[in-house]
Amino acid sequence: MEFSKLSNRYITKMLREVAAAYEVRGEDRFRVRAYDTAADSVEHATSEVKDLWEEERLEDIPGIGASIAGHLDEYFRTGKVRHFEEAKRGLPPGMFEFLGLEGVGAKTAYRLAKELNLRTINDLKRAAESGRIAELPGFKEKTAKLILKAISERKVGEGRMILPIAYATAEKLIAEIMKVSGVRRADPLGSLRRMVATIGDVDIGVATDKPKKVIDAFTKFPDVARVLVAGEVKATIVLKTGKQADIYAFDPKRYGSLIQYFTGSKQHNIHLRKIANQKGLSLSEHGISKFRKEKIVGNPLPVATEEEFYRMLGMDWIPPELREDTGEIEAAQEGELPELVELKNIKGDTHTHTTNSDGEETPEEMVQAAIEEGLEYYGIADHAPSAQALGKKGAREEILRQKKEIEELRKKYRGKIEIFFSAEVDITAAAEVELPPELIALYDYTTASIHSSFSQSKEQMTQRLINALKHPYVDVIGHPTGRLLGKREAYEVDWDQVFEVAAAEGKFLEINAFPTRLDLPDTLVREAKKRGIKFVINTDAHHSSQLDNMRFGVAVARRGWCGKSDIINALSTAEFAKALGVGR
Ligand code: DGT
Ligand code: CA
Ligand code: CA
Ligand code: ZN
Repeated sequence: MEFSKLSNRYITKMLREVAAAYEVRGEDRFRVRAYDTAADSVEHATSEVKDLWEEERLEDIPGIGASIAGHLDEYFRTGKVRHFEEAKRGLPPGMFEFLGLEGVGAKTAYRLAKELNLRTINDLKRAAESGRIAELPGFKEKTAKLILKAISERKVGEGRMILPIAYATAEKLIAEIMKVSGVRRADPLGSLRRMVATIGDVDIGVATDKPKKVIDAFTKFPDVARVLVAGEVKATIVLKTGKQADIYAFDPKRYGSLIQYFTGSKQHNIHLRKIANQKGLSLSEHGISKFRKEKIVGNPLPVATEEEFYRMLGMDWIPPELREDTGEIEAAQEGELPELVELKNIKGDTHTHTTNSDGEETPEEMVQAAIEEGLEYYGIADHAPSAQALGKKGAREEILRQKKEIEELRKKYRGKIEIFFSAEVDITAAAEVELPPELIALYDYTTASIHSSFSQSKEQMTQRLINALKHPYVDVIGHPTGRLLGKREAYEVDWDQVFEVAAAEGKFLEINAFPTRLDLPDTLVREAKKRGIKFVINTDAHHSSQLDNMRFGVAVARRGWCGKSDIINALSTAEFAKALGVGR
């Protein structure tokens, strides 16, 4: 799951688990109900419970009495609750995974986990498919079918959107909005404008002389399933995809303060508000007001651009990707914001696939698409043939065949694009790089990635990455955390150790721009950058249409505070080749 351990969603889940544990243990039903009610009210609360705790107002939340408030206090102070752990002790952990599924109550979840020894949703799915669930006393074939349905719906409907999907949704809505008369401009706001890897809801700001007209048109767009709220200048709708979108339509004179406010993040805005208050100013989406003796004086002064807005607070304009209150405000006050890498700085895409492994198009088709993208160089990096499957001799022959094919393309397209012959090699469960060194040496450069045995211990995973980094012919670690957004969590790694070795060995980490990866994640990019590690941003394209995803990888680098000089595929062809020791 993606959400933070301090979020309302996480706390909701925690309270539901206690309710389920009590129910399975046959506890008094009022106790069960108390926890379910508390979970409901946290789930629908409009404020963060963590914020209320800080203000000592936990008991203001309806449905949270003294006893649960006490437990939550312990949670926020210490990160755990002894009483909750006791309630869950001895119960199979798998049951708590199944609780969110439609139609699966506490007792069913318990029986599935216990009697079939299931731990994960995937286990559950396999058991349903293989008929093992239908064989349980009291369960039928129909139960298994309903469980499968619940699993598939949960994947689609629940949770956050991945960035490129949300982006495409917003672009489509914006194209419609631009057709409404009187609209000057429209922009994605919120987490979308900050380019966060996953998006809760789409936010769009519109500059217009006729806000109400935009709101009316918006609520009637073909993709709209339901209108939740529609006012004079704001609306919230549910799209046919089940995802929500918010729109804010303001007079162009106030557009700067509007987009600043709704770009967030919330933490960034809270910090700005503190600074404003110290200057006797008050901030809102309508503009900047004077603030005297705790009272707002007069109407808010309209602010047309964000540049003006930040200037009035005594700081430089801050790129949206940095607005997370992690030091960007201090840097803007000192005039020390970094100059961030931009898409136009990227000269090559150096980890892509073709029909030589699991790609969908031939090397030549991919090269032609890369030329159309305007790239100066291009790395074909198919999964290396397996020496285990083909034998060392067979693998060598296949590598040489591919090398010759790429060599010919290189000649054919000389002057249009430079082509590198590269490979993605597996880091095995035994912490070895799969291909023998003399075969890896046939490639121009090599990316090593983990594609199997993700649930090894933290020590083992760390060792796998370290061994790969120390391998003389490995240049880059591909998609380093292995996360698949919405599907699989990152494996556990001691990043301090890995970064230390990467820095010492002068090796590179990939920022993989594939939509469900965005891996290395932005926060780790920033940590690695602090150690002087450099990155390569790759699309990992398996089809020419995926070469466009580069911009999302660039967004990750920007959120990690990277400049052009941190990214090796912003180098010229010759410099890039030199950095990777090509031809050495
Ligand atoms: P998301 O949708 O979960 O991916 O994240 P955001 O950041 O897009 O959050 P969202 O859609 O709830 O609100 C958009 C922005 O509007 C948010 O980043 C900051 C601003 N905002 C919304 N409500 C409040 C609020 O009550 N207080 C403050 N300070 N800012 C707010
Ligand atoms: Ca949002
Ligand atoms: Ca929103
Ligand atoms: Zn891979």
